[in-house]
Amino acid sequence: MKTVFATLLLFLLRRVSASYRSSPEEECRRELLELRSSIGSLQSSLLIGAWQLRNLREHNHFYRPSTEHSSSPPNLNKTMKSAELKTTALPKTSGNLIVYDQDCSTLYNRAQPPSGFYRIRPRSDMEPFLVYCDMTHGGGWTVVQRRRNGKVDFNRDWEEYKSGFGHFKEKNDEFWLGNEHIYTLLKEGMFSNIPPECDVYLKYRRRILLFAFYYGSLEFRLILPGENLMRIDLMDWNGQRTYAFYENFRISDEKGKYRLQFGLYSGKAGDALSGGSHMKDQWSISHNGMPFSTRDRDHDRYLQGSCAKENKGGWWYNRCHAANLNGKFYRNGEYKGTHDNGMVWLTWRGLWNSLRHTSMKVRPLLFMDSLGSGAGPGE
Ligand SMILES: [Ca+2]
Repeated sequence: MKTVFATLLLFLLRRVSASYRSSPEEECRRELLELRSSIGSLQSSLLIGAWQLRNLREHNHFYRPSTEHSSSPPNLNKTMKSAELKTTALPKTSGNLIVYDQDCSTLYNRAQPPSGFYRIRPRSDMEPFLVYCDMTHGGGWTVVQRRRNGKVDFNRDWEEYKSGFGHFKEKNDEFWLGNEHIYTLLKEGMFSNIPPECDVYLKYRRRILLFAFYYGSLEFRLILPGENLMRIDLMDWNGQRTYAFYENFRISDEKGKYRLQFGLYSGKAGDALSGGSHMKDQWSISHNGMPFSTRDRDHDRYLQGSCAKENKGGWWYNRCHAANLNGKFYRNGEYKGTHDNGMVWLTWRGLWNSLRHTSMKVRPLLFMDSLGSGAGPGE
């Protein structure tokens, strides 16, 4: 009898406890709350880590202004000068990794200098080269293409597109950074903004970082170390501006004909690189997956002719294009002709309205500017 009573009691207790077990929704909500709180603390730790590292780099390794007190704000002109002196004084094989920055984002982290031309070295075993660092729109952008005034001819051969051309001196100089440089820059993976020395980063690297200040707002998404963000800025002849973002912009090496690949689009200019919104057109004009073509190397899908010859530039032509930013510079927006060879972006001003300014610039996807204020899309 006692056994029966005990069994009954146990059964009743189980039923009661089962009724108090939280529902899946509640569990989910609780987990979400926990996740949010851990992301919050992770975020703070990361900010602190980045700040500590920057401080360490500026005051312990690189800048040692003898007269300045370490807690006083760094004098930019002075520190930049001392950085220059130190850079040129050191032999190239010194092994000092802080001699040159890997890209403009590391330069921005280190010194926050104004926009301008700086030397970078994406890989320690290669010669440094000059790039334009755009420190607007949150800073840290390495510019790979720039059109401003039509002074530089972009109708060039494979070798020139490979090594780069244009002027690298004045504020409004036009250039193509060069496919080899672009390949190296993007291949190395851009995650310099997340300091590898940072404990928090090491701790969470295996799990993949789960948060980011993403286009100016805090959104949750997966970001793999090394991912980059390409920003394309456009301005027409009325001074109207727009922009497009592409995640994970990559090109293959020369053997692979500098084939283009990119991920998600966002922005206001429309996704011309993917060929616009019509499925039918995308097949023939999307640039994703296309090899690079120049007037002397035809790798496009236009069998009857050469897109590069017709469109006056080197580009990832398909059959032929929905974006032609290396095309011909027309002085007044709208133009007529046999071929739509202007500097065009189909999804914004169409194929017969050539743009006045263009630039293509890249930085790590996970980038904290000004200690985490977040880079908004700008105007
Ligand atoms: Ca062809």
